[in-house]
This record gives sequence, structure tokens and C-alpha cells, in this order.
Amino acid sequence: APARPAPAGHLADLRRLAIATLDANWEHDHTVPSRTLYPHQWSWDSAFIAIGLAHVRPDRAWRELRTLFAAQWADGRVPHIVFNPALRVGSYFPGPEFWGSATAEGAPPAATSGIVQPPVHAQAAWLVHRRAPSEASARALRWLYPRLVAQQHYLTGRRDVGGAGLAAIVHPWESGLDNSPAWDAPMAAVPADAAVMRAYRRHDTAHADAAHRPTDLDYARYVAIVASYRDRRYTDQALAGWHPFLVECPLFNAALGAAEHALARIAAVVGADPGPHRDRAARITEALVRRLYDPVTGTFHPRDLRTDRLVPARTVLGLMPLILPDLPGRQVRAVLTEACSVRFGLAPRMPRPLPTHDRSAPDFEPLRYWRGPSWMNTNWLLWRGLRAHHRPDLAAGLRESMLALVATGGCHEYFHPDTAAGLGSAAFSWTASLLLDTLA
Ligand code: 9YW
Repeated sequence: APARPAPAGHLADLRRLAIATLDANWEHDHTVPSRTLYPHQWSWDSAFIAIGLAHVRPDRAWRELRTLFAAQWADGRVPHIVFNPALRVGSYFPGPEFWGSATAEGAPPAATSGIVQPPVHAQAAWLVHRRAPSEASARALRWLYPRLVAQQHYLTGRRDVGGAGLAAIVHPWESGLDNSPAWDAPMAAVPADAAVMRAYRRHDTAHADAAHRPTDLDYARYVAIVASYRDRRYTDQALAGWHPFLVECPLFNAALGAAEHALARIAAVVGADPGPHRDRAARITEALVRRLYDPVTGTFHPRDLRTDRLVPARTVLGLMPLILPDLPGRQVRAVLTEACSVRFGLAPRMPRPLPTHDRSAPDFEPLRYWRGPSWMNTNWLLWRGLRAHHRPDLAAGLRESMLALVATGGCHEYFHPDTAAGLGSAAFSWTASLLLDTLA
């Protein structure tokens, strides 16, 4: 059965719930993704959060982005976690003592991780400004613009391990979809021993059901990959020669291209030249199609740079290039076919939003984190892509299903893809903020 449109009173309740969730997670100068599970500041969370805050607390939206970019490294990398120094040691694993970024060259005074997350921030900055353009928002854009450019420069420069103009991720955490089946093949090549984890105490499984989270073996490999990078002081020099995990991800690189489109618009506001951003956007889209699109499967796949092969899994990551306004018609049609297939279930009338993994795959797990459950952020990105490519019918169906998801499950972190039962954190910030944007 398709999702039934929620009655208007109900939508007002949902909006109140979203605002209350964001207010409760606000912490002086940033929003925590979740008080229990993720008590520090996370990079791509802050971008999604700013997009929702723009509708209700625009000052906080800018504050959120400014706080994050104040922790940018000298080389332009925006760390995936900015730690709150007021919290006790052990409030999150891996904490600042594990990352040891303080002694790395170009690290900021704040304690941070040394890896990044998908660069959705330029897009967020543009949306926050566009929601209510003012002198203050133009000033905020002027402050952010050179920092956003430096972030792109880092990703397309030092991180261009494949040499084709795309950014490589050096850890599954950099994808934002930590334990996606997309990473199973490249992760299997990372030497690790589950016993490694006995030396550490995971924090997540104290707050969430272990059956819904990555496994201990996953964590052992996560730790081994960080150790490889950390032990070389987070340098990106000659990564291909020594680092165990190097992948070109379709979501990450679609965000990279979409950021150049957003920067072109921001440049026009701050008095810079939009031309170079449009050129770079076109080059990223071209490289993404050439390197990550598989004409046989008709979808995008990550490229494992250690084997130079595409990863076979068909996950929601493969649909994300739809956010690129200049994606060629052939790939737009292919991605829509994939999204509308039984694997993902997109339709003008649909009961539930898309899962994170192919429903027909034998390793589809409806309860485990990024291996099946539905998440608001991937659906929100797809929703924007559908509007950019003039599919209001599909965009409307997806929107109804997203609203019904949160109406049923609350502002949870992720949801059972069939029942919409809430999973993970019960008061998750990006679910709340992207709900506000979807409602607007
Ligand atoms: C972890 C904060 C982060 C998100 C990631 C998500 C998760 C951290 O939480 O990673 O401990 O697993 O995978 O996308 O930014 O919400």
C-alpha cells in the first residue's frame, strides 16, 4: 500500500518534534548528532543539520558551519569529528587520544579526527543562504567561501590517488556509510584480528543493540585503517604505496561535483568568478561517469583503487550521482531504472523510502545500520536529485514516504525499511533537520 498523506495537524506535530529534537541537541556552538551515541560534532551531520536549522534558527545554521570550519586543517581537510573538550575521556570511541591529531602537521588547536566525510557543506551553505538571503548571510558566505574552496582543493588534489580527478576515501568512515556492503570487498583485504578490539572499549554497543551495529571484526579493521594513516601523521603522500583502504565512492564524488555547482552560485554572491567552479564540476561529472558507471549493471559502483576494479554490490551509493544537475541523460535514466526496480522500490506511490542496500541481495539486513535500514539523508539527497532532473511524480512519492517514515518511527537515526520502526538513537539531529526541509 502507498504511504497515506499525513493529516495537516499531524504535520504540525512532526514539525514540533523536529524542532524540539534539534533544540535538545544544541550544544553552545554546534549540534551533536545524538546525545547518547555521538556527543561531539560530526562533519556531514553539521551540513545536514544546518539545512534544517535554516528553516527555524538561521543564526544557529551559520554558527554550526562556522564552528566546523574553524577546525579545518591547514591543508584544507575538514575533520569528520571535532571533539568537545568538556566531555570526559571515554565518552566516545575512538576519542581524541586515539586519533592523536595534536602533533600532526597543520592540525588545528581543537582536538579532531584526521579523516573527512562527504563534502556536502557548500551545498548546505548555499541552501541556508537561499532560504533567507540577507546582508548577514552574504557575510557568512564570504567567510566560508575560501574555506570551502580549500576543502575542494584538498580533496581533488592530495586525495586524487587514482589520478583521474576524483577523490579517494581512505576509510569506510569517510563515506558516511560505515558498514555498507559496498565496503565488504575492499575491507576483506585489510588485515585485522577481532582480538584487537579487546584492547579497546566500544561505546556504541552500550547505547544501541549490537545486532544493529557494525561487528567487532568491522571495528578491528576500522581501527587498523586509522592506525595506518595516523602512524604516518595523516600525510597523503604516495598513499597508494602503503595504505590498505583506497576507494573512489560514488556518493562522495557526487557530493564533490555538487559542491562545485554550489560554489559557482556562492561565487556570484561573494564577487568571485563562478566559471572555474563550473569547469571543475563538469570535469568531476565526466570522471565519475567514466570511472564509476557500469553499463552492464546500469548503476554506479565504488572503484577499489587497490585492485582497480568496481565493487559489485548494488547499494544506495550507486544512485547518489543523481544529485548532479549535469549528469548525462543516459545515466539519469539508468539510475532511475535502478531506483524504481524491486531492489529499491522508488515509485510515485510507495509505502516506504528507499533502503540503503538492494532488497533482493542475499546480504540485505533490515536491522543492521547501513546494510538495509532506511535513512533520511540518503533519501533526502535522492529527493533533491529527482527534483533537479524534473521528476516531480517520483519526488512527491518519495516525500510522502519520508514523512510517513518519521510519523511512524519518530526522529530516530535509521528505520526498519518495511515497518518504519525506529532504530539506533531515538533523537537524531539530521533526521529532524532534513524532516524540516522536507516539510517546508
Ligand atoms: C559511528 C554521526 C555519524 C555519522 C555517520 C554514521 C555514524 C559514527 O555516525 O558514524 O560511531 O559509527 O555512520 O555517517 O556521521 O551521526
